Amino acid sequence: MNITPEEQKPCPELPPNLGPYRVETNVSFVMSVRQNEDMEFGGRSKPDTCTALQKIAIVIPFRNREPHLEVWLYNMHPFLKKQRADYGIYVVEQNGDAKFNRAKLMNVGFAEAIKDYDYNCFIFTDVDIIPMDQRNLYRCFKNPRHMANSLDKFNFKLRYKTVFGGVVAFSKEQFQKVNGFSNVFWGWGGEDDELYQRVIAMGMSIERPTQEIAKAKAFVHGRDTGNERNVKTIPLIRKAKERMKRDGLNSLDYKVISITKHRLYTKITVDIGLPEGHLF
Ligand code: UD2
Ligand code: MN
Repeated sequence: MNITPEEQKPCPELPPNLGPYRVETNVSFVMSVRQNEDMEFGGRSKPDTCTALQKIAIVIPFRNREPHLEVWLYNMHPFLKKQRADYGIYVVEQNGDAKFNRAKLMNVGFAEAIKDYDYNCFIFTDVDIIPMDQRNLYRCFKNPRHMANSLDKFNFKLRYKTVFGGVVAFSKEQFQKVNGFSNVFWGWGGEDDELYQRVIAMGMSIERPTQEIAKAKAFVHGRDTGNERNVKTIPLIRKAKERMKRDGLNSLDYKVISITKHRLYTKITVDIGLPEGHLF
């Protein structure tokens, strides 16, 4: 493909005409495919009139949440295109029915995405959160950034000061600095607070968009089978600083079962093993 002089210009720091966004929930995969036929397979897109400032991999931990993924994709492709992002979507699916491990799936997404393209920014997001304002830039900043601080299901309130779940953005350097997420959080909860401790332990701080700009829709749902609450999180979080040197990207162990480039996303199905002490 020829590069026109226009394409070589860097995109403006702030994309034009951003504002409140209305989340559409009555949608289907077919509708999304139809509206995104310009995309490269694997859920990749970049602005065609300028060169984006960042290369962004969006990582979604996943198992058995097709209805949420359907809505997420329908809304997020136009959203990201409007922000003139150079991006790719990675849906990392845990194979089997062992306890879910959200954090380890995020690490797998990072490790696999960097094999695909020269990504320098990573957005780690739940499949069930969709921003309601295009000014909430899905990008990386000077500090690791928390972007799920103003969810409709919590009346757009910050739940507690150090909350770091839902959606976070890390530059490649920031994520490597904290050695990624911990791999040892099986089941629901705690892995986000542990990541926060890693950030602080490395002398960084977190930032957030304002409560107004961060407004987002988060689906209300029950606890998934296989993602029962993890009761062993407190000692793990307390020892985050000491464990982070050996538990994370540098100890990540998994087997890719398949990588499929769909029109709207790359699906990576992965065997991430079983919790230590798991009894058959
Ligand atoms: C909160 C956090 C979330 C995470 C979780 C505890 C916010 C806004 N969210 O979300 O980031 O820290 O608590 O682990 O603070 N998933 C599947 N299939 C499953 C289970 C989970 O796909 O069977 C994925 C999916 O992307 C989901 C995410 O994991 O959105 C988090 O799980 P959740 O939605 O059940 O947790 P929730 O809403 O309490
Ligand atoms: Mn959720």
